[in-house]
Parts: sequence; C-alpha cells; structure tokens
Amino acid sequence: VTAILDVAKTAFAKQNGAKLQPGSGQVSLPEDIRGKILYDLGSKSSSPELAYRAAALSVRERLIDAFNKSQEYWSSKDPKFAYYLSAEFLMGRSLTNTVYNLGLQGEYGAALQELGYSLEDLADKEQNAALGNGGLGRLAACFIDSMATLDLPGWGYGIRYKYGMFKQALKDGHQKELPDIWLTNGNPWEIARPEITYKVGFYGKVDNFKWTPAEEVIAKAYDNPIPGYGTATVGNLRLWEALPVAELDLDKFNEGKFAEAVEGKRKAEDISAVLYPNDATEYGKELRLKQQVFFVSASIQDVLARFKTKHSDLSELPAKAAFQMNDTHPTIAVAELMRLLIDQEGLDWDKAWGITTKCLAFTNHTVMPEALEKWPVTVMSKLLPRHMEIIDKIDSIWKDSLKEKVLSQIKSKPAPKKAPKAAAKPAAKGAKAAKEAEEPEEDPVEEALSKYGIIMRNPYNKAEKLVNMAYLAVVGSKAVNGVAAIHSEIIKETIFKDFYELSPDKFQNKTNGVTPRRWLAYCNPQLASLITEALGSNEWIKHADKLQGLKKFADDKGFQAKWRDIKLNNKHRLAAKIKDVTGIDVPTHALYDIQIKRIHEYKRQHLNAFSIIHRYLQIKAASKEERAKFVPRVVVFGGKAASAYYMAKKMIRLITAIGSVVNNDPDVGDLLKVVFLPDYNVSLAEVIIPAAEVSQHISTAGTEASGTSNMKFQMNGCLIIGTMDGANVEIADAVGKENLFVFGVDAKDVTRLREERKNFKDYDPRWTKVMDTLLSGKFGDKAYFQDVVDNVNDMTKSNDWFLLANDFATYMTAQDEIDALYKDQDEWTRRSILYTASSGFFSSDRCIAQYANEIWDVKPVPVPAS
Ligand code: AZC
Repeated sequence: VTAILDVAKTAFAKQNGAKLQPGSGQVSLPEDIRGKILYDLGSKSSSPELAYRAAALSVRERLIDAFNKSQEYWSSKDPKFAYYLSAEFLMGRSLTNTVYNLGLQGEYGAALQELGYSLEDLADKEQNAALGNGGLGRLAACFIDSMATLDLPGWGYGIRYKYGMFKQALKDGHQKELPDIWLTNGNPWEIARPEITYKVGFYGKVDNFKWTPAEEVIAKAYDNPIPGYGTATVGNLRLWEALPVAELDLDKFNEGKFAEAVEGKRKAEDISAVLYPNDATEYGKELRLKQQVFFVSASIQDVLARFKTKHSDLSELPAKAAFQMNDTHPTIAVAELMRLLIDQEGLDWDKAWGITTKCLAFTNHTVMPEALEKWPVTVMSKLLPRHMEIIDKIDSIWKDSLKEKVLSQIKSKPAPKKAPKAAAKPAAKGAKAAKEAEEPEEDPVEEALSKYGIIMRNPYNKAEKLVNMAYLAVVGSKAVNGVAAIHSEIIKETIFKDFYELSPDKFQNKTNGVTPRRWLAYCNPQLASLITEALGSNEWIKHADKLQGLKKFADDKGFQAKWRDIKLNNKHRLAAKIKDVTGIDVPTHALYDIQIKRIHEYKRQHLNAFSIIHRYLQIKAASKEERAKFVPRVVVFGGKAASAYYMAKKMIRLITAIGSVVNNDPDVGDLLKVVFLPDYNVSLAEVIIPAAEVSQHISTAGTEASGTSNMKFQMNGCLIIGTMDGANVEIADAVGKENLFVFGVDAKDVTRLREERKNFKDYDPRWTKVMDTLLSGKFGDKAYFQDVVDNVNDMTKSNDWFLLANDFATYMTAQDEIDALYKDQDEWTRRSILYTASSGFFSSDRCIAQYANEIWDVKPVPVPAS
C-alpha cells in the first residue's frame, strides 16, 4: 500500500509542479520554497517574511512525515505513555529548533542562501509562541523536547491560547501591556484536527449523581509535532481550542438580535482566548477555573478514547497512562478522572479511586502561598457541581481514614486541667484564649483533622470554605515532587508537612533541567563548535554529562583565549540588540551583568537596583585616577511584571529611572550602563544568555523553588552571583561553591530573621545612603519611590519581608569580589569553562529520565529510522 501511495504521490506531484516533495529527489529545495511562496502564500514576489513562512511550510512537511511515522509506530506498539498536563507551554520560536533537531540545517541553509536569505535572518521573522508566563511554562517546553529526544512515548496537553503572554512596552519608563496577537499570519507548526473534538460541560444541576450541565463547549485539538534530537522520534503537544457547540442562536438570529445570537459563541471562545499573566501571584477568577477544567477534561477524554480502542478493562489504565500535573493548574484532573470513570464508564468509587491514584502525579513549583490555588466552594459548586460532589466525598473519605490516628494522638497528649476544649488549640493565650473560650465548642477530632482538609476554611474569612487544590493533588497522586533539592525539602517541612508525615514515600525530588539543544547548541553556535572540536564529537548535545570533558581545558591558555573570543562576539551581538531596541550604546569591553526573570519582590530586582545606585555614587565620588580603576559594567534587566502587581511595576520604573540618570551622566561614561530590555521573551533570552558574564539569581533564600535560567547561564559559561536558594545550591555543588559569588542568609534562618527584623535598626551605611539618595529625588519623583523604600526600610510600615536590608552588606561584598575577579581574566575564564563543564546534570534529559523511571514507569520506544 505504501508503495502504491508513493507512486500515486509522485504522479500527482509531477502534474502539480510546486507540490513536489522536497528531499525525495523530485524537486530541489529552493524550488520547493519558491513554490510555497507562489502557491501556498499566493505571492509572485518574495520578502523575508514570506520566505520565512514558505521555509516553515517546507520544513513542516518533513516534520509531519516523521511525526506520522512516530505516532503510528507508538500506536502499534501500545506502550505506556506519559501525559504532561500543563496550562502553559512557553515554546518560543520553532524554525531553527526544528531544522536543527531534524538535522536539516545544511540543506535548508544552502537552499535559503540560493534564494538570497540566511536561516538566522528568517528565523527572526517568526512570532514567539508565548503560551506561558515564565519558569513553569518554559520548563514544560524543555520537557517535551527531552521526551522526544529520549524516545519516550509521551504527549504534552495544554491550551491553544489565542493571545499569549502580553507584550511589554515601556512608556516613560513604565511598563505598558499590549496584546500578543501571535496567530495573525497563521501558525505553520500546528496541525488542526477538526475531527478530534470533545464536549466539556459547566454549571447546571446534579440529580442523584447525574450531572446535566447548563453550558457546553467543544474542545478542538491542534497537534504541534515535537522533533527529538538525533532520533527519528517526533512527539506531540496537543493544544485545545474552545469552540461553541452551535455557531449561532438561530432563534435570536431570526428575531434580528444579531449580537445576542453570537453571544454564546463569544463566551465559548473566551475560554481559550487569553493566558492569565500571573506568575506566582493571586488567581481566583472563574474563567481561569473554566480554562483548567476545559483542557484537563478534553485531555483525559482523549486519552480514555484512545485507550478504549485497544483495551476494554479500565483497570489496565495505570499500565498505559501516567499523567503529570504541572502545578495546581491541572489538579481538577483528580475529580475529572474520577467523574469520567464513575459517571461515564460505570466503575464503582473504590475501583475508580484505585485507578486515579495510580495514574496521577503532581509537581509543585512554588511555596508562595498566594500561588497555591484555592477555589471558593461557592464558585466550584456553581461551575462544576458534580466535581464538587466528588471532591466532598474524597475529602470526607480521606479524613475518615485519618480519624483513628488523630484520636490516638489526642489520647496520647496529656489532658488539659480545666477547659478541655482548649486541648486542640495551640498557643491560645490571654485575651485571645478568653475569646476563643466563648466560641461554640468544636469536636476535638474534627478540629485536629482540619489541617488535612482538602476543603478548608478561608483563614481570612471563616465563613467561607475553599477547595485547596494542592491538597487535592497530594491526596489524589501517587507521587509529589518539588523542583530542586532544597525546594523538595522545604515543601516537606512547610506547605505539605502534615501530608509528608502521613506518607513520606510519596514525596520525591526532581531537580529541574533545561534542553542543551536550544540553550547551548543552537543559541550559542560558536561555543557549540568549540566544545565539539575540543571533545572530538558533538555527542554532548544528547549526552550533556560529556561536557565534563571540558574540565581538562580549563587551564589551557590557548583554549581560554578562544573561549573569551566567542564570549566577546556574543557580547557584540547583544550590544547591537540593545542599541537596536533601546538606542543605548553599551561598551563591549565592560563586564556584562544580567538579571532576566519575572519581576517579583522575592526575586529582588530592587536589591540589584540598589547596588547600582551605590556603584553610581562611588563613581561620582571618585577622582579621575580612582575612576580609571573601576571595572566597567553593563547591567541588563529583562522581565515582565504581572499587570496587577503594583510593587513589581514600581520596580521596573525604579530600574529605568536609574538608567536614565546613570546612562546620561558624563562623569560615568562607559563605567556603568543600566539597560532595561523591554518585552523579555524566549528569543531575547537566546541572545542575552550567550553574552552574559555574570548573572544574578538573588532571591531571598527559600523563595525561589528552583530557577532554570541559572542553568542556562551556567551552560553558557556565565558566572553566578546568588543566594543559597533553589537550584543555585546544586549548581554550587557541581561547579564548586568557591567558584560562585554566594551571599545572603540561609533559608533556615529566614523565619527567625523576619521576626527579629521588626526591631531591626542595624542598617549598613551604604544602604542608608542609597535610600537617602532615592528619597532625595535624584532619580526623579521621590514621592513615587516612597513606598518602594518604605517597604524595605521602614519597619513600622513593613518588616522587609524579603530581607533586602539584611542581605545588602554581603551582597555588596560579593559584588566587590566580582569586580576583583574580572581583573584576572585567566581565572575568570577558567571558572567560565568549569561552569559549562559541570552543567551536564542540569540537562532536562537527565530530569525527564528521572521522571520516566521514578514516577511514570515509561520506557523509551525508539522509532526506527526509515
Ligand atoms: C516557577 C518557579 O518560580 C521557579 O523557581 C521554577 O524554576 C519554575 O517554576 C520551574 O519549576 N514557578 C512558576 O513559574 N509559576 C508558579 C505558579 O509556580
């Protein structure tokens, strides 16, 4: 059949000149691309934009061939699959990644050259697919790259947002949000699947366990093939678009109520319209819960539908499917899988629960309390009445199972002498105790059980009940993991302490990783060539631990010189970008110091900004001779602030305000430049990271779960200044702590220090000077910066929750160490090489292999190369 199809394809192709298959010898690649411009895009002339789209369409055909083969092969083998459920996939651009992963760079490079273009220039014409906020979304993108590269049967599942992460512009130095209209020119990397649709219901009533939704929408599938590197395997990212069940309300239409006739359509489409631009900050909108259940329900229905084409016994599901829930966003999956198994498949509760808890696993990405989603029971009951019923039952069975344990705990505690009801109330003292004594008596067992409750009281409004989605996930999952060693320990001691004590074996660590393809091989091609030359092979691209082999070159002066040259070339590329975007000239002989990540108080971009003010004051105060000794610095910031995050937006303005003074002060000249690069995104990171010499990962210890840009910088030989937080700790272990610029308090001291700081008076004089300067109006509107200062400096208004004043002195010491070391370029370069050499552990291939072995039990199924 295949042979006949091939003959038919060739015959058809011959009659249709431009439709000839590239790579089959029927037509040359330049002709193929020209044909695409003419026939697919309908243009007789070319432009870089058209050439990009035509090249992408051409690559797409190769990709789809390989994709179909992979999926057919996997389907015939019927292995266990991993499904990565994530509300975010921050993919960035696809052209370069696809061409290189498929090994077609030579062919396409040459073909485009013949047409008068370069692959790099065309790559720049592609829109970024920004369907994610930051770390969590980009991690998901790295993970599916690694799954395909490791031949692991697996798909990503998410939402095809019409508008991705907002575009950031600067207006008078303030952030301005603009919509991300990324689909205007179509998306050549996706395959629409109008035949693959599922219904998802909302609202309505439950009558005797039977749910009749009042509203339904259609989820339509779009497949995004994910090519592995150095393998024939092409995985899949299936994203769902929300569509109305009916395009038009015909009755309304006939009544002439045209706007009302399309109201339902608009409401349905709203579900997949926008990505919520929150990264670890407050949620709580009903539409967001709708988005979550929308993609989770469609994905699970899809998996069950495929499973049922091959199997009839649902108890085999755990042997065929593992679902990884990426943070709390998809954790409604616990209730949805139960609902589908019970209501649609007719299983009894216990059987369904057995299957559910064997299929699901949960990753936590943050300890920020405001990001741990909790939905009001009122919202959940209204939108998802059947799910709420199921969650209620899960909660009560769960708590029942703990009753005996709790009872014995209560009995083993010495009985209080007088007021017996105070027994379960810790630390109630004085007036508070008296007040509590008046409250209605609560059953001590219920009281003790409440800390395990999936349904909990809102601590700020006792009358309100909330569904704690993280607890639902922990109870419904077979494994729970944090994303760096220290973070996985912290969650066991804090947010999941009580759960950890009940089932310690459930808790694991999976230190994050990043793909060495995008984040070294492709974004830093010169360094990649040097590494390949030194190691004698490019195997490191797939086996990143081979980078270890670079260690022996760390002291080699010749190698160091080549290494430095490449960094300098990358700095030139970044300087050109900065000039192009901001108009600022930055010197390339300066030290490039970078902080790129979402803007957050816990990530402390303002600590960095304060140290810049200090540096500026030092330069100003120095004599001409002293100035000559300064190490020139270019400090680059990039990152978006959640649109409703007041303080984060002020932090951006703080940076731009400092920049406009410093960059235009003739006393400073080239000694200091401060740049805020607007609209930080994946492709900008691909230019920034290879050029970085030092990068800042300076969160208050215990707040950054892992960080992943730290790993990308490390891979590109960029030194790190950081706190002992997140994956910094493990990077320090790998590189040698003495090779990082480490400062700040330890996570274990943070709680105590926060308490003590209420009486803190011991300010570093440099700090005080910085605060005074800021309030003097030197950087513009002093009233505007008043609360930025109050927040960290006025213990009567705030207690410097993120400990900036506390860490300032050691931070400045670390900064001095940076300046001193930069003067010794040999030592600096030696360290830089060591960073790259020890970065193998932080490959997402290592991380995904651990998920596959230790959680999913999914084995590689390599697709044969044809
Ligand atoms: C981030 C964490 O803040 C970051 O430390 C981590 O590296 C990353 O996830 C990947 O694990 N979290 C998020 O982006 N968002 C939320 C809601 O946690």
